[in-house]
Amino acid sequence: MKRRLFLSIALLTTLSLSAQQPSISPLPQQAEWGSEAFPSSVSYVLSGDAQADKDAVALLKEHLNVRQGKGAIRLTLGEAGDKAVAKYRKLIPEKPEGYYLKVTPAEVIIAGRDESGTYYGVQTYLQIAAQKQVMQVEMKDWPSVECRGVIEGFYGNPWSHEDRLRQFDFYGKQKMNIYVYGPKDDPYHRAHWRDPYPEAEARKLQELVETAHRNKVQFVWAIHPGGDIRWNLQDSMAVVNKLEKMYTLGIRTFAVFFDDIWGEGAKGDKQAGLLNYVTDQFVRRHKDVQPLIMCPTEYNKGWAGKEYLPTLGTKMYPEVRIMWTGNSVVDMIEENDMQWINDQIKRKAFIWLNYPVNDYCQSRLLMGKTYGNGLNINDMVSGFCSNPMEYAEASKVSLYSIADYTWNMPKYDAAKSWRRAMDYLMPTCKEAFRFFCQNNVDLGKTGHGLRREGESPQFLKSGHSPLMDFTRLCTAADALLADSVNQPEMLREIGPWVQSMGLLGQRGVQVVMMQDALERKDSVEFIGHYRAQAAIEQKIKAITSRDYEGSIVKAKPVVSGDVITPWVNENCARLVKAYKKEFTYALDAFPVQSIEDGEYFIKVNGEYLTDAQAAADRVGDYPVFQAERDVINPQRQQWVIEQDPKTGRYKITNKQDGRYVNEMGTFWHNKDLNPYDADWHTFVLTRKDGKWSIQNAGSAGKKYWNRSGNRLGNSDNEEYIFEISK
Ligand code: LOG
Repeated sequence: MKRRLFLSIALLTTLSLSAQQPSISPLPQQAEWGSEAFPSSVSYVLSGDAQADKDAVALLKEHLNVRQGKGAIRLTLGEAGDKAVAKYRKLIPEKPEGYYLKVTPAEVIIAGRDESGTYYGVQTYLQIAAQKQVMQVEMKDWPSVECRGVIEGFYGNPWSHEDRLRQFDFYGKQKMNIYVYGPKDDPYHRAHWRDPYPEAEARKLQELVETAHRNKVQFVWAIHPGGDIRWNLQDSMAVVNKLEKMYTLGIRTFAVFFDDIWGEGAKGDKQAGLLNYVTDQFVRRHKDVQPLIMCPTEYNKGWAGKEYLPTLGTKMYPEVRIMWTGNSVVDMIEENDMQWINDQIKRKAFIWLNYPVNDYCQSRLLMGKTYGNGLNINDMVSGFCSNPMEYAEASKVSLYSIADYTWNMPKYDAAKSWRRAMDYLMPTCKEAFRFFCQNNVDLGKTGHGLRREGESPQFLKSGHSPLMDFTRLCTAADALLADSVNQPEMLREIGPWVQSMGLLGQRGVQVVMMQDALERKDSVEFIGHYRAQAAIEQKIKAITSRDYEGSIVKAKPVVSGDVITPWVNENCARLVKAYKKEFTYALDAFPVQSIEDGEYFIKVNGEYLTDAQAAADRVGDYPVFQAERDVINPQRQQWVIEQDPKTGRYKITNKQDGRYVNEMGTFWHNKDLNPYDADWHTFVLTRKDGKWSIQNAGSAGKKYWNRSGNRLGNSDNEEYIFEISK
């Protein structure tokens, strides 16, 4: 009683205006904040700690001032069923991993439904206690999704041992409970799946497993045998033998992957047979091994035939979990999609979200907002894992939000979560880091089609001059590079992009100065700025990420690849064109164009390529060769050849009606159906012995134009047959 009194005087009086409701991440399900608070400098005395989850207790002791004696706050913890928290039994949510947390200036109660629950209660409490004032609160909290986490499943440089250790610490804090180990380029996962890990690597894995488990993260080890598996007993046993070896390292959950294979290995009934065999011969023989997880070959709707998935659904034991990436390889997941796949496989799919993985768009970092997944699918999935980038720290921007999303799905707010993620990850350099992330959002065009909106949202917005915006790129880059003292791991990864961002800013400034010089008709200054930007461009091109021995992927960083980089390229090219029209000074500063922009005749064997039908907006019409010079409508035989600023290649349009020729030698100018696209509709022009070759490029392949009858055709061989003249 005396102690209580002392406490209330000492603590309640500290209630001050500075007490702020902390933002807890992931967002709790139910929280009622009170108005009282006590200073975080207090000490604690524990009760229930002998029985409670030992990882939870260890965490508390690591972060709080725990001691015996007077003046300390009593912190009681334990799991449902423990004596210490018996009084609160009814308040603990009836959900796995749930917890009840109560903080008053007199005491702290953390009562978990199970061990993970207590552990997560402690993690939440540590966030509250990290504030200067520890706020009064009563909380009931539990996860929306059963398995929440990460699948290291990308091609490229696997994460390092240290990367992974840091990840597990992060998952523990963010309440993610599963990590699937499946880096495509670990030989013992895929190419040499039958072979055991060498001793040193096995020991490292063991350390990973222990660290993961300490953070309440289930470590799943995946095997990828489909490339060369034979469907016989010997290979089935080889799989089991390998898993037995991995079991001795402490691993208790396993996965078998069949993605990105074809041929024999891709057969659904055989795969189902193997998974059932492994379940019988391995999983069920160990009491402590969880049901298997499998990644199918037809792992997205776009690739799904009629038979494969239903075969898995009916033939494979129902406890085997089946992974799914959505309607396509890279996709966000929604309710209807889940209904479709769950119906096919007769169980709840385990989501493999291919975001923020960037192994198919390596020049870009994906550090934008994580949005687009349905907020009502938590009961339709058996798990939800994100496949991240090979950049482990940079991936945390999105993984933080994945944690938020899977813990409390209905209340997930993508924009707020993104903001909190950035501030959490770079507390010493918030503004600059946010700015950096905003400039590393979109993927550009890829075969997978996913785009991310909102890149560089402030660029040239009202009130911004280009000069201001480019300067901002430079100062943010400088601030981040200087902060590498505080955030060495993050900066080591994003460093090449940060440098690239600073240089982009510098280059932008030069381009703005070119414009200014041109307006003032100062050719000397124009050429000076042109040369300066060209030198900076070379520096940007020389930056390489992951440039170390043994690196599988070396990326060329692109920052704001959809907004600022194209703006700088296009404006630079535009200004050079304008300059060339007006000035003759120092023209040799510019790279030699294979052909100057202008109007030309294009001939083969003296016959004119002609827009004979001249029907604008008619798709499928094509230019033909005519022996005669058209004297009535000469423009039908005149072609505007001009360099495309984005690609540096040439666009060819007819002077009569502006229609462009596509890679098939056909007119495809229909603004709605086929808008002009520099990736498809520009060509490489090369001259030899007075004749030209015209070659497709970009998305359109590499074929050369030739002549086929009286129209254009395509050839695999170089064809120098075109006469191009004014
Ligand atoms: C691979 C994955 C890769 C991802 C993105 C699955 C199931 N498999 O197309 O390893 O990181 O796409 O490139 C995949 O997604 N194949």
